[in-house]
Amino acid sequence: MATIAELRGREVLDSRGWPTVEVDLRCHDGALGRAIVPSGASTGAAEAHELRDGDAKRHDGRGVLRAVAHVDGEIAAALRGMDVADQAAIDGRLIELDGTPNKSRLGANAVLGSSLAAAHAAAASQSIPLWRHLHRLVERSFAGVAPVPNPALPMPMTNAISGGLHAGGNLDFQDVLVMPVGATSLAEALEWIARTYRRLGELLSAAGFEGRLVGDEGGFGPRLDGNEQAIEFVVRAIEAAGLSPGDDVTIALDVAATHFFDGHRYNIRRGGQRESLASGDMIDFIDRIAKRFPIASIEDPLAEEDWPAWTGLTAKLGEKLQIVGDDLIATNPKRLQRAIDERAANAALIKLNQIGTLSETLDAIRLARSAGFRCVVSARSGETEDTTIADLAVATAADQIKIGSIVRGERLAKYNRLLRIAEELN
Ligand code: 2PG
Ligand code: MG
Repeated sequence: MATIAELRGREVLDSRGWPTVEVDLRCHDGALGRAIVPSGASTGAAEAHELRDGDAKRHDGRGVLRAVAHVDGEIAAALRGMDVADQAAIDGRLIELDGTPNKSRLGANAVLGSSLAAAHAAAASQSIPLWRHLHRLVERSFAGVAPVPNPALPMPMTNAISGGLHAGGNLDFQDVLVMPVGATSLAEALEWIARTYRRLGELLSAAGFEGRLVGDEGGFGPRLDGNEQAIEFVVRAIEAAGLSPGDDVTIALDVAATHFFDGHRYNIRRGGQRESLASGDMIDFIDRIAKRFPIASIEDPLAEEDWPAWTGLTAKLGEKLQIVGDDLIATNPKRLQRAIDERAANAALIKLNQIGTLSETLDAIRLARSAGFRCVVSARSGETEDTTIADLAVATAADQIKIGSIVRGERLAKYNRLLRIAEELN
Protein backbone atom coordinates (compact mmCIF):
# COMPACT_ATOMS: atom_id res chain seq x y z
CA MET A 1 0.00 0.00 0.00
CA ALA A 2 1.44 3.39 -1.04
CA THR A 3 0.61 6.21 1.34
CA ILE A 4 0.42 9.91 0.60
CA ALA A 5 3.46 11.85 1.82
CA GLU A 6 3.11 15.34 0.37
CA LEU A 7 0.98 17.59 -1.83
CA ARG A 8 2.18 20.72 -3.53
CA GLY A 9 0.03 23.14 -5.46
CA ARG A 10 1.25 25.53 -8.11
CA GLU A 11 -0.30 28.27 -10.23
CA VAL A 12 0.22 27.51 -13.93
CA LEU A 13 -1.44 28.92 -17.08
CA ASP A 14 -4.16 27.41 -19.27
CA SER A 15 -4.78 27.66 -23.02
CA ARG A 16 -6.36 31.11 -22.70
CA GLY A 17 -3.47 32.37 -20.57
CA TRP A 18 -5.52 32.34 -17.38
CA PRO A 19 -4.10 30.88 -14.17
CA THR A 20 -5.13 27.43 -13.07
CA VAL A 21 -4.18 24.94 -10.36
CA GLU A 22 -1.59 22.20 -10.82
CA VAL A 23 -1.07 19.68 -8.02
CA ASP A 24 1.92 17.39 -7.41
CA LEU A 25 1.21 14.55 -5.02
CA ARG A 26 4.09 12.39 -3.78
CA CYS A 27 3.81 9.05 -1.99
CA HIS A 28 6.16 7.59 0.60
CA ASP A 29 7.31 5.06 -2.01
CA GLY A 30 8.46 7.95 -4.22
CA ALA A 31 5.59 7.74 -6.76
CA LEU A 32 4.55 11.15 -8.11
CA GLY A 33 1.15 12.12 -9.50
CA ARG A 34 0.49 15.42 -11.24
CA ALA A 35 -2.77 16.91 -12.51
CA ILE A 36 -3.84 20.29 -13.89
CA VAL A 37 -7.41 21.54 -13.60
CA PRO A 38 -9.19 22.93 -16.69
CA SER A 39 -11.60 25.88 -16.77
CA GLY A 40 -14.79 26.61 -18.71
CA ALA A 41 -16.09 29.82 -20.31
CA SER A 42 -19.70 28.80 -20.93
CA THR A 43 -20.11 27.46 -17.42
CA GLY A 44 -23.37 26.20 -15.97
CA ALA A 45 -24.83 27.81 -12.85
CA ALA A 46 -24.87 24.42 -11.10
CA GLU A 47 -21.14 23.82 -11.45
CA ALA A 48 -18.80 23.44 -8.49
CA HIS A 49 -17.06 26.68 -7.51
CA GLU A 50 -13.76 27.63 -9.09
CA LEU A 51 -11.88 29.65 -6.46
CA ARG A 52 -10.23 32.80 -7.85
CA ASP A 53 -8.22 35.31 -5.82
CA GLY A 54 -10.16 38.42 -6.82
CA ASP A 55 -6.99 40.48 -6.47
CA ALA A 56 -7.22 42.79 -9.49
CA LYS A 57 -3.46 43.48 -9.38
CA ARG A 58 -2.71 39.94 -10.54
CA HIS A 59 -4.23 38.27 -13.62
CA ASP A 60 -7.24 40.61 -13.56
CA GLY A 61 -8.39 39.03 -10.33
CA ARG A 62 -8.31 35.49 -11.72
CA GLY A 63 -5.21 34.26 -9.86
CA VAL A 64 -5.53 30.96 -7.99
CA LEU A 65 -3.01 31.45 -5.19
CA ARG A 66 -5.69 30.98 -2.52
CA ALA A 67 -6.64 27.61 -4.01
CA VAL A 68 -2.94 26.68 -4.18
CA ALA A 69 -2.52 27.62 -0.53
CA HIS A 70 -5.41 25.32 0.36
CA VAL A 71 -3.64 22.44 -1.40
CA ASP A 72 -0.37 23.13 0.42
CA GLY A 73 -2.06 23.65 3.77
CA GLU A 74 -5.36 22.06 4.77
CA ILE A 75 -5.59 19.50 1.98
CA ALA A 76 -2.03 18.20 2.38
CA ALA A 77 -2.56 17.89 6.14
CA ALA A 78 -5.83 16.00 5.68
CA LEU A 79 -4.60 13.52 3.07
CA ARG A 80 -1.13 12.74 4.46
CA GLY A 81 -0.82 9.06 5.39
CA MET A 82 -3.88 7.92 3.41
CA ASP A 83 -3.75 4.98 1.00
CA VAL A 84 -3.29 6.68 -2.38
CA ALA A 85 -5.22 3.93 -4.20
CA ASP A 86 -8.33 4.41 -2.04
CA GLN A 87 -9.83 7.14 -4.20
CA ALA A 88 -13.26 6.93 -2.54
CA ALA A 89 -11.75 7.59 0.90
CA ILE A 90 -9.56 10.42 -0.41
CA ASP A 91 -12.47 12.13 -2.16
CA GLY A 92 -14.71 11.58 0.86
CA ARG A 93 -12.11 13.32 3.02
CA LEU A 94 -11.85 16.22 0.55
CA ILE A 95 -15.62 16.70 0.42
CA GLU A 96 -15.89 16.60 4.20
CA LEU A 97 -12.97 18.99 4.64
CA ASP A 98 -14.48 21.50 2.24
CA GLY A 99 -17.87 21.22 3.91
CA THR A 100 -19.91 23.16 1.31
CA PRO A 101 -22.33 21.76 -1.30
CA ASN A 102 -20.35 23.26 -4.21
CA LYS A 103 -16.76 23.14 -2.93
CA SER A 104 -16.67 26.89 -2.56
CA ARG A 105 -14.60 26.99 0.63
CA LEU A 106 -11.45 25.24 -0.60
CA GLY A 107 -12.30 25.71 -4.27
CA ALA A 108 -13.26 22.94 -6.71
CA ASN A 109 -9.98 23.68 -8.50
CA ALA A 110 -7.94 22.87 -5.35
CA VAL A 111 -10.10 19.82 -4.60
CA LEU A 112 -10.13 18.36 -8.13
CA GLY A 113 -6.40 18.91 -8.66
CA SER A 114 -5.73 16.96 -5.45
CA SER A 115 -8.24 14.24 -6.31
CA LEU A 116 -6.77 13.66 -9.78
CA ALA A 117 -3.14 13.90 -8.62
CA ALA A 118 -3.91 11.03 -6.23
CA ALA A 119 -5.18 8.87 -9.11
CA HIS A 120 -2.06 9.63 -11.15
CA ALA A 121 0.20 8.81 -8.17
CA ALA A 122 -1.68 5.55 -7.52
CA ALA A 123 -1.14 4.50 -11.13
CA ALA A 124 2.55 5.46 -10.96
CA SER A 125 3.05 3.58 -7.72
CA GLN A 126 1.61 0.41 -9.31
CA SER A 127 3.56 1.05 -12.57
CA ILE A 128 0.36 0.80 -14.63
CA PRO A 129 -1.16 3.28 -17.09
CA LEU A 130 -3.69 5.67 -15.60
CA TRP A 131 -6.59 4.19 -17.59
CA ARG A 132 -5.91 0.79 -16.03
CA HIS A 133 -5.99 2.21 -12.52
CA LEU A 134 -9.14 4.19 -13.33
CA HIS A 135 -10.74 1.01 -14.63
CA ARG A 136 -10.06 -0.63 -11.25
CA LEU A 137 -11.84 2.31 -9.62
CA VAL A 138 -14.73 1.82 -12.05
CA GLU A 139 -14.89 -1.85 -11.06
CA ARG A 140 -15.08 -0.88 -7.40
CA SER A 141 -17.57 1.93 -7.96
CA PHE A 142 -19.90 -0.04 -10.26
CA ALA A 143 -19.78 -3.38 -8.40
CA GLY A 144 -23.29 -4.67 -7.78
CA VAL A 145 -24.93 -1.50 -9.15
CA ALA A 146 -24.15 -1.34 -12.87
CA PRO A 147 -22.40 -3.65 -15.33
CA VAL A 148 -18.66 -2.91 -15.49
CA PRO A 149 -17.73 -1.96 -19.06
CA ASN A 150 -14.47 -3.17 -20.60
CA PRO A 151 -12.00 -0.38 -21.32
CA ALA A 152 -12.66 0.94 -24.83
CA LEU A 153 -11.71 3.84 -27.05
CA PRO A 154 -14.38 6.54 -27.34
CA MET A 155 -15.68 8.02 -30.59
CA PRO A 156 -14.18 11.50 -31.06
CA MET A 157 -16.73 14.33 -31.24
CA THR A 158 -14.56 17.02 -32.75
CA ASN A 159 -15.06 20.74 -33.13
CA ALA A 160 -15.18 22.03 -36.71
CA ILE A 161 -16.74 25.50 -36.33
CA SER A 162 -16.82 27.49 -33.09
CA GLY A 163 -19.23 30.21 -32.07
CA GLY A 164 -20.98 31.39 -28.93
CA LEU A 165 -18.68 32.33 -26.09
CA HIS A 166 -15.74 30.49 -27.67
CA ALA A 167 -15.10 32.56 -30.78
CA GLY A 168 -15.26 36.13 -32.02
CA GLY A 169 -17.67 35.38 -34.88
CA ASN A 170 -21.37 35.96 -34.67
CA LEU A 171 -22.79 32.47 -34.34
CA ASP A 172 -25.16 31.71 -31.50
CA PHE A 173 -24.45 27.98 -31.46
CA GLN A 174 -21.23 27.24 -29.61
CA ASP A 175 -19.96 24.31 -31.68
CA VAL A 176 -20.61 22.43 -34.88
CA LEU A 177 -18.76 19.14 -34.46
CA VAL A 178 -18.08 16.01 -36.49
CA MET A 179 -18.17 12.35 -35.47
CA PRO A 180 -16.40 9.89 -37.81
CA VAL A 181 -18.81 7.06 -36.98
CA GLY A 182 -17.83 4.96 -39.99
CA ALA A 183 -14.10 4.85 -39.20
CA THR A 184 -12.75 1.47 -38.17
CA SER A 185 -9.88 2.67 -35.96
CA LEU A 186 -8.94 5.74 -33.97
CA ALA A 187 -6.13 6.51 -36.41
CA GLU A 188 -8.59 6.42 -39.31
CA ALA A 189 -11.08 8.51 -37.33
CA LEU A 190 -8.45 11.20 -36.76
CA GLU A 191 -7.36 11.13 -40.40
CA TRP A 192 -10.98 11.68 -41.52
CA ILE A 193 -11.40 14.50 -39.04
CA ALA A 194 -8.14 16.18 -40.08
CA ARG A 195 -9.02 15.83 -43.77
CA THR A 196 -12.49 17.26 -43.23
CA TYR A 197 -11.01 20.10 -41.17
CA ARG A 198 -8.57 21.04 -43.94
CA ARG A 199 -11.31 20.95 -46.60
CA LEU A 200 -13.49 23.12 -44.35
CA GLY A 201 -10.75 25.74 -44.05
CA GLU A 202 -10.36 25.80 -47.83
CA LEU A 203 -14.12 26.08 -48.43
CA LEU A 204 -14.46 28.93 -45.91
CA SER A 205 -11.51 30.82 -47.42
CA ALA A 206 -12.80 30.31 -50.97
CA ALA A 207 -16.16 31.77 -49.90
CA GLY A 208 -14.45 34.84 -48.41
CA PHE A 209 -14.76 33.85 -44.73
CA GLU A 210 -12.00 33.42 -42.18
CA GLY A 211 -10.73 29.92 -42.99
CA ARG A 212 -7.68 30.16 -40.78
CA LEU A 213 -8.78 31.95 -37.62
CA VAL A 214 -9.72 29.58 -34.84
CA GLY A 215 -11.66 29.80 -31.60
CA ASP A 216 -10.72 28.69 -28.09
CA GLU A 217 -11.01 25.01 -28.93
CA GLY A 218 -9.42 25.14 -32.38
CA GLY A 219 -12.63 25.13 -34.44
CA PHE A 220 -12.75 27.76 -37.20
CA GLY A 221 -14.31 31.01 -36.04
CA PRO A 222 -15.70 32.57 -39.24
CA ARG A 223 -18.13 35.50 -39.25
CA LEU A 224 -20.94 33.60 -40.90
CA ASP A 225 -24.51 34.82 -41.29
CA GLY A 226 -26.10 32.12 -39.19
CA ASN A 227 -26.02 28.76 -37.49
CA GLU A 228 -27.47 26.83 -40.41
CA GLN A 229 -24.84 28.23 -42.76
CA ALA A 230 -22.16 26.89 -40.38
CA ILE A 231 -23.68 23.39 -40.54
CA GLU A 232 -23.94 23.63 -44.35
CA PHE A 233 -20.23 24.38 -44.59
CA VAL A 234 -19.37 21.38 -42.42
CA VAL A 235 -21.56 19.06 -44.52
CA ARG A 236 -19.86 20.33 -47.68
CA ALA A 237 -16.44 19.82 -46.07
CA ILE A 238 -17.27 16.19 -45.27
CA GLU A 239 -18.23 15.69 -48.94
CA ALA A 240 -15.12 17.51 -50.15
CA ALA A 241 -13.09 15.10 -48.01
CA GLY A 242 -14.58 12.24 -50.06
CA LEU A 243 -16.70 11.04 -47.14
CA SER A 244 -20.42 10.50 -46.85
CA PRO A 245 -22.28 12.83 -44.46
CA GLY A 246 -24.53 10.76 -42.21
CA ASP A 247 -22.82 7.44 -42.98
CA ASP A 248 -19.09 8.02 -42.55
CA VAL A 249 -19.31 11.24 -40.58
CA THR A 250 -22.25 12.63 -38.64
CA ILE A 251 -22.73 16.11 -37.21
CA ALA A 252 -23.05 17.03 -33.55
CA LEU A 253 -24.05 20.41 -32.14
CA ASP A 254 -23.37 22.10 -28.84
CA VAL A 255 -26.04 24.79 -28.89
CA ALA A 256 -25.11 26.03 -25.37
CA ALA A 257 -28.54 27.65 -25.32
CA THR A 258 -28.32 28.97 -21.76
CA HIS A 259 -26.16 31.77 -23.10
CA PHE A 260 -28.79 33.27 -25.37
CA PHE A 261 -31.74 32.60 -23.07
CA ASP A 262 -32.90 35.67 -21.16
CA GLY A 263 -35.01 33.75 -18.65
CA HIS A 264 -38.08 33.71 -20.92
CA ARG A 265 -37.01 33.55 -24.53
CA TYR A 266 -34.21 32.35 -26.79
CA ASN A 267 -32.63 35.27 -28.63
CA ILE A 268 -31.14 33.88 -31.77
CA ARG A 269 -30.01 35.04 -35.22
CA ARG A 270 -31.70 33.43 -38.22
CA GLY A 271 -31.09 34.42 -41.82
CA GLY A 272 -29.46 37.68 -40.75
CA GLN A 273 -32.43 38.60 -38.50
CA ARG A 274 -32.64 38.58 -34.71
CA GLU A 275 -35.50 36.48 -33.45
CA SER A 276 -36.83 35.87 -29.99
CA LEU A 277 -38.19 32.35 -29.60
CA ALA A 278 -40.36 30.88 -26.85
CA SER A 279 -39.35 27.39 -25.65
CA GLY A 280 -41.85 25.63 -27.95
CA ASP A 281 -40.57 27.56 -30.98
CA MET A 282 -37.00 26.73 -30.02
CA ILE A 283 -37.94 23.03 -29.97
CA ASP A 284 -39.47 23.36 -33.46
CA PHE A 285 -36.36 25.18 -34.67
CA ILE A 286 -34.11 22.36 -33.37
CA ASP A 287 -36.45 19.78 -34.90
CA ARG A 288 -36.21 21.46 -38.33
CA ILE A 289 -32.42 21.61 -38.15
CA ALA A 290 -32.24 17.95 -37.11
CA LYS A 291 -34.42 16.99 -40.09
CA ARG A 292 -32.44 19.08 -42.55
CA PHE A 293 -28.92 17.91 -41.67
CA PRO A 294 -27.28 14.55 -40.80
CA ILE A 295 -27.20 15.35 -37.10
CA ALA A 296 -26.69 12.57 -34.55
CA SER A 297 -26.25 14.50 -31.31
CA ILE A 298 -27.39 17.82 -29.84
CA GLU A 299 -26.02 19.21 -26.59
CA ASP A 300 -27.75 21.90 -24.53
CA PRO A 301 -30.43 22.70 -27.13
CA LEU A 302 -32.31 24.46 -24.32
CA ALA A 303 -31.36 26.49 -21.26
CA GLU A 304 -30.18 24.90 -18.04
CA GLU A 305 -33.37 25.56 -16.03
CA ASP A 306 -35.94 25.10 -18.83
CA TRP A 307 -36.69 21.55 -17.57
CA PRO A 308 -40.21 21.03 -19.03
CA ALA A 309 -38.97 22.06 -22.48
CA TRP A 310 -36.13 19.53 -22.23
CA THR A 311 -38.70 16.83 -21.48
CA GLY A 312 -40.78 17.94 -24.48
CA LEU A 313 -37.79 17.99 -26.80
CA THR A 314 -36.58 14.56 -25.65
CA ALA A 315 -40.06 13.10 -26.21
CA LYS A 316 -40.07 14.53 -29.72
CA LEU A 317 -36.48 13.80 -30.82
CA GLY A 318 -34.95 11.43 -28.28
CA GLU A 319 -35.70 8.29 -30.30
CA LYS A 320 -33.47 9.29 -33.18
CA LEU A 321 -31.06 11.77 -31.61
CA GLN A 322 -28.63 11.82 -28.75
CA ILE A 323 -29.78 14.69 -26.50
CA VAL A 324 -26.89 15.68 -24.23
CA GLY A 325 -27.25 17.62 -20.98
CA ASP A 326 -24.18 19.73 -20.18
CA ASP A 327 -25.20 22.89 -18.26
CA LEU A 328 -28.46 21.05 -17.50
CA ILE A 329 -26.79 18.21 -15.60
CA ALA A 330 -23.40 19.73 -14.69
CA THR A 331 -22.01 16.21 -13.94
CA ASN A 332 -24.00 16.44 -10.74
CA PRO A 333 -25.62 13.14 -9.64
CA LYS A 334 -28.64 15.03 -8.20
CA ARG A 335 -29.33 16.94 -11.40
CA LEU A 336 -28.65 13.81 -13.43
CA GLN A 337 -31.23 11.92 -11.34
CA ARG A 338 -33.74 14.65 -12.10
CA ALA A 339 -32.94 14.43 -15.82
CA ILE A 340 -33.49 10.67 -15.66
CA ASP A 341 -36.75 10.98 -13.69
CA GLU A 342 -38.15 13.68 -15.98
CA ARG A 343 -36.75 12.09 -19.19
CA ALA A 344 -35.17 15.44 -19.91
CA ALA A 345 -32.25 14.08 -21.98
CA ASN A 346 -30.76 10.73 -22.97
CA ALA A 347 -27.05 11.46 -22.54
CA ALA A 348 -24.82 13.24 -20.04
CA LEU A 349 -21.79 15.38 -20.71
CA ILE A 350 -19.12 14.47 -18.17
CA LYS A 351 -16.72 17.17 -16.99
CA LEU A 352 -14.62 16.48 -13.91
CA ASN A 353 -14.42 20.07 -12.77
CA GLN A 354 -18.19 20.58 -12.88
CA ILE A 355 -18.48 18.35 -9.81
CA GLY A 356 -14.95 18.53 -8.42
CA THR A 357 -13.80 15.01 -7.50
CA LEU A 358 -13.01 11.87 -9.46
CA SER A 359 -15.27 9.68 -7.29
CA GLU A 360 -18.34 11.88 -7.78
CA THR A 361 -17.61 11.88 -11.52
CA LEU A 362 -17.62 8.08 -11.49
CA ASP A 363 -20.87 8.20 -9.49
CA ALA A 364 -22.42 10.33 -12.24
CA ILE A 365 -21.19 7.98 -14.97
CA ARG A 366 -22.49 4.93 -13.08
CA LEU A 367 -25.87 6.55 -12.60
CA ALA A 368 -26.04 7.60 -16.25
CA ARG A 369 -25.18 4.11 -17.45
CA SER A 370 -27.62 2.35 -15.18
CA ALA A 371 -30.39 4.59 -16.57
CA GLY A 372 -29.37 3.84 -20.16
CA PHE A 373 -27.97 7.34 -20.71
CA ARG A 374 -24.96 7.73 -22.98
CA CYS A 375 -21.83 9.45 -21.67
CA VAL A 376 -19.68 12.03 -23.43
CA VAL A 377 -16.46 12.79 -21.55
CA SER A 378 -15.56 16.41 -22.25
CA ALA A 379 -12.68 18.84 -22.00
CA ARG A 380 -13.22 22.51 -21.10
CA SER A 381 -12.63 25.47 -23.38
CA GLY A 382 -9.71 26.43 -21.10
CA GLU A 383 -7.36 23.42 -21.13
CA THR A 384 -3.74 22.44 -20.59
CA GLU A 385 -1.36 19.62 -21.47
CA ASP A 386 -3.10 17.46 -18.84
CA THR A 387 -4.50 14.33 -20.51
CA THR A 388 -6.50 12.75 -17.68
CA ILE A 389 -9.79 12.82 -19.62
CA ALA A 390 -8.39 10.54 -22.34
CA ASP A 391 -7.72 7.85 -19.71
CA LEU A 392 -11.07 8.51 -18.03
CA ALA A 393 -12.97 8.08 -21.29
CA VAL A 394 -11.22 4.76 -21.98
CA ALA A 395 -11.59 3.43 -18.43
CA THR A 396 -15.32 4.19 -18.36
CA ALA A 397 -15.86 3.14 -22.01
CA ALA A 398 -17.48 6.50 -22.67
CA ASP A 399 -19.52 6.62 -25.86
CA GLN A 400 -17.75 9.75 -27.07
CA ILE A 401 -14.97 12.14 -26.11
CA LYS A 402 -15.23 15.86 -26.83
CA ILE A 403 -11.82 17.50 -26.71
CA GLY A 404 -12.05 20.34 -29.21
CA SER A 405 -10.49 20.43 -32.64
CA ILE A 406 -7.41 18.66 -34.01
CA VAL A 407 -5.30 21.80 -33.80
CA ARG A 408 -3.95 23.53 -30.64
CA GLY A 409 -1.53 21.62 -28.46
CA GLU A 410 -3.77 21.32 -25.39
CA ARG A 411 -6.29 19.42 -27.57
CA LEU A 412 -3.66 17.32 -29.39
CA ALA A 413 -2.15 16.22 -26.09
CA LYS A 414 -5.37 14.28 -25.47
CA TYR A 415 -5.85 12.90 -29.00
CA ASN A 416 -2.23 11.75 -29.03
CA ARG A 417 -2.66 10.22 -25.59
CA LEU A 418 -5.62 8.24 -26.99
CA LEU A 419 -3.42 6.98 -29.84
CA ARG A 420 -0.90 5.70 -27.29
CA ILE A 421 -3.64 4.07 -25.22
CA ALA A 422 -4.94 2.41 -28.42
CA GLU A 423 -1.57 0.61 -28.67
CA GLU A 424 -1.73 -0.43 -25.02
CA LEU A 425 -5.25 -1.80 -25.49
CA ASN A 426 -4.11 -4.04 -28.36
C1 2PG B 1 -18.98 23.00 -23.37
C2 2PG B 1 -17.55 23.29 -23.03
C3 2PG B 1 -16.57 22.58 -23.90
P1 2PG B 1 -16.84 25.38 -21.65
O1 2PG B 1 -19.85 23.86 -23.31
O2 2PG B 1 -19.33 21.85 -23.65
O3 2PG B 1 -16.82 22.80 -25.26
O4 2PG B 1 -17.31 24.68 -23.02
O5 2PG B 1 -15.65 24.64 -21.15
O6 2PG B 1 -16.54 26.80 -22.01
O7 2PG B 1 -18.00 25.25 -20.70
MG1 MG C 1 -21.51 22.33 -23.69
